[in-house]
Formats: sequence, structure tokens, C-alpha cells
Amino acid sequence: MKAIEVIDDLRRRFPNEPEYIQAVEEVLTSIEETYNAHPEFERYNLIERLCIPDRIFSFRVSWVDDSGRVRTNMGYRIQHNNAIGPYKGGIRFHSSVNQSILKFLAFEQTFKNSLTTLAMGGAKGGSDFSPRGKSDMEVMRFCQAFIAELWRQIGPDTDVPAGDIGVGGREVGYMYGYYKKMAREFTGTFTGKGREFGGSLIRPEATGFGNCYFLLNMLATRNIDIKGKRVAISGSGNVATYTALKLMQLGAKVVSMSDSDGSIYAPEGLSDTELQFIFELKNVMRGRIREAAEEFPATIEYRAGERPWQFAKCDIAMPSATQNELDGDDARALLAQGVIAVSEGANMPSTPEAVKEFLNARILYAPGKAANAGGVAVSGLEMAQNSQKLSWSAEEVDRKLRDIMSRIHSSCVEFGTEADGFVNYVKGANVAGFMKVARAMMAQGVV
Ligand code: NDP
Ligand code: 2IT
Repeated sequence: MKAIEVIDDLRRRFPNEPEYIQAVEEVLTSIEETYNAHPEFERYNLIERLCIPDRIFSFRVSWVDDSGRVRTNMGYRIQHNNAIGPYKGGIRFHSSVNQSILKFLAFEQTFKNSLTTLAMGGAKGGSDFSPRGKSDMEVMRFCQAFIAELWRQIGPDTDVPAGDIGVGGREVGYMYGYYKKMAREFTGTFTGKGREFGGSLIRPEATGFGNCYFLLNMLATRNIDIKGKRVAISGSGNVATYTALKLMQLGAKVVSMSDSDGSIYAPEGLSDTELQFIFELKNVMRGRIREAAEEFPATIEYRAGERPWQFAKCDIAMPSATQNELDGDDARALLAQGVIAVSEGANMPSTPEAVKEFLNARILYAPGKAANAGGVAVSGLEMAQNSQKLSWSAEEVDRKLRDIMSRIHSSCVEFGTEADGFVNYVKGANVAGFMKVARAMMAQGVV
């Protein structure tokens, strides 16, 4: 396989899918050597079968808003690969959602899920519906209309959705409720459910906490203590807020958070009270991050339209909002101020140019598919609990999460250590994730 030829061919076949091509290119260039050391992979054309999703469902979702107007959105579910377990991955509701974005996410999810050591294939779904500014009833009607189309394609051993951008506990609850009504069964078909109906403790915290655990593993390779380190975070949703909480518990200072309108900057680090306000602002009031600066004007400033990377003074960056939110200039600005680590909470937040900068600078750089795998890992633990019809304590789930993150870190070190001892976590994560899926696909023949 020549990575460049496969990528050119995919570009020709899927010309309007830049995010998908970007994600494939990053993986193929780092697994090329390993792939070519196994001529049997090529005989089975493993590469095309791994890059192109097993199937894509796309459908119209019609619903009625509070004023009685009939609205339509697009809905999708990409079932990418189920070689190592049922299709598994989140659902994203955001106005920017399209097939390219969901294909990139489903592709990434396949490798991420493989890294978790649990039995989960890769999938992603979503809609260009934006929950922003919608009433609870509108969100509920939309979720029901979405599931009315999708419910036949999902199931506890077939395909298990969860949350992602714009989809949290509220949306999962509405989708699960309607799924249960249609399927007439109470099974673990969604993860991220409410605690009262099969949700796992620590699932809301898992992605952010897991990213911090991964960061601790990386820092340990260089004997660096997290205490007192200044961390710039982007986003202020599920991943960003729980990342901030764990960092502060660990004694680090969280100096920034953001949303799609702008960033807040707290040069001395957010206080517990300020972070608590942000949790409520985001989950209860469903407000904007600007309001945190309005509430605490003495300690927090607001920068409209800016991302944290160019101005927040920090030692560590944890981008936790969305794809391609940190570009080459941002990476150079972070490196110029001496950043020691970048650990990605979001999926593919750094552009290829930014990734190149981080790798060339030989800082600790963890790609999302390794660093944010704690979310789906605890989803896997939720599936296990649902199958057993038991629930585990918060301590037990947290201990398993720490253990999984450190095993993912070890896999990255095993497959990504270069001749001079530098750990290329991009290569490590891609090769480790790929090999397990590849072996399973080989064993199962051409299907
Ligand atoms: P949320 O919807 O809870 O939060 C998303 C945050 O990112 C919000 O602050 C949002 O701001 C901001 N954001 C979204 N889109 C954009 C954009 N186009 N430009 C700037 N800011 C944006 O989502 P999550 O926290 O769940 O997800 C964040 C990232 O983490 C995503 O990349 C997701 O794929 C990834 N992830 C999530 C996991 C999970 O378990 N939830 C697991 C692994 C990865 P605004 O309110 O203005 O839209
Ligand atoms: O990107 C991700 O890993 C998620 N949104 C979580 C997926 C899941 O199934 O828990």
C-alpha cells in the first residue's frame, strides 16, 4: 500500500469530504510501514475495507417547533467497522454536522475503541439540528423524530450510540425513552444514560477525567509534576468542564475556557466557586461562557471571538471543543511560550500543520483518539454493567478508567517510541489501534 495513492483515490471518490480525508491521511501515513510489513493485509485489501464505512444511514427528520412550524433536519448514522465488537460511538447535534464530519469521527472512533482494550467497533451519528436556543419540548420532539428513523438500526449487540457535541444526559434520555417505546425492550442500547435507568457512575466525568489521567502518564515519562501548572482549556461543555474539575483537584491552575463565541481568561486560575458557576451556567442555565466573566469581573476577563491559544499564558493545552480549532499559528504561539504538553479532549482539534509543529518540537503531544478514549471506555463499562444488570461503585469505575488510560498510554509507548527515545503518541496510537482491528478483520475473511 502506498498511503498517498490510497488517499488520492479516496479524495477522487469522496471529493466533498475534507475532514474525512484529513483523518484518513493522518492514520495511513503513520501505519504505512507496519501495514506493508504484512503482505497478507494487502492481499485482502484491508486498507480500503478499513477506510470506507460498512454502511451509512441518512434520513430526513421532521419535527414541529413551539410556534407550530414544521422543521426539517438531516440525520445520519455511520456504522464504520464492527470487527472487534458492536458498532459504538456518539451522536452529535450541531449546525455544522455533515457526512464528512461524521465519517471522520466514525473512522477515528474505530481506532480509539480498539485502543480501550474493550470489545467495541466504531460508529458515529448525528444531525445538523442545533439544540442551542431550543426549548426542552423542542429538543424532546426532535430526539423522538430522530429515533423514529434510527431505532431499527441500533441495539445492544448491534450499535450502541452515546453523546457528543450537543448531546448530553438530557438528549440521551429522550432518545433512549423513544427507542425503548419502539423496540419494546429495556436494554443497554445507549450509554450515557441517567443513573436511575442503567447509566454508569463516572460516565459524565469520564472523558475529561480520562484525559487528565493520560496527561499524568505522559508527564511521568519526563518526571514533571502537574501541581501548579497552568492549563489552557478550550470549550466549556462536558469534556472541558470535567477536565477542569480534575485538573483543579490535582493542584493545577485552569486559566481558560471557551465557547463558539469567545474565551474567558483567568490569569490566576479559576476558583472552585467560579468552576461551579460554569457547571451551572452550562448545564442548568444553558448560557454563554461570557456570563462567567460578567459574574466574576475582578478575576475573569472575556475575549470575544478569540480562542485561548494565542493569549492565555500556559504550560499545558487541552483543546476540548471541536475539530480543527487549533491551527499552525496557534501551535507556534503555544510553543513560543514554552508549552510542555498538549493533550486532546476533542476529536482532531489540531490541524495537520499544528500536529507537525508539536511533533517537531518533541513536546508531549497526545492525539484525541488516545487522550479522550476514557469517555467511550466508560461507555464500554456501562455496557458491561447493563449486560450484568448490575451497577458498580464510582470508585470501581474510576479505578478501571485510570487503569485503561494507563494501558492506552503503555500501548502508545510500545508502538510509538522512536530511536532516540521520543514517544510519538500519534504513531503509537494509530499503530496499536490498527493492529487489533486488522487481525480481527483478517480472521473474519472478506465480509
Ligand atoms: P459539548 O456539547 O458538551 O461541548 C462542546 C463545547 O465546544 C461547547 O463549549 C461548544 O461551544 C464548543 N464548540 C462546539 N463547536 C464549536 C465550534 N465549531 N467552534 C468553537 N467551539 C465549539 O460537547 P463535548 O464536551 O461532549 O465534546 C467536545 C469535544 O470532545 C468534541 O470534539 C467531541 O467529539 C469530543 N469528545 C466527547 C466525548 C464525550 O464523551 N462527550 C468523548 C470523546 C471526545 P458552544 O456552546 O458555543 O457550541
Ligand atoms: O468521541 C467519543 O469518543 C464520544 N463522543 C463518546 C462515544 C461513546 O460511545 O461513549
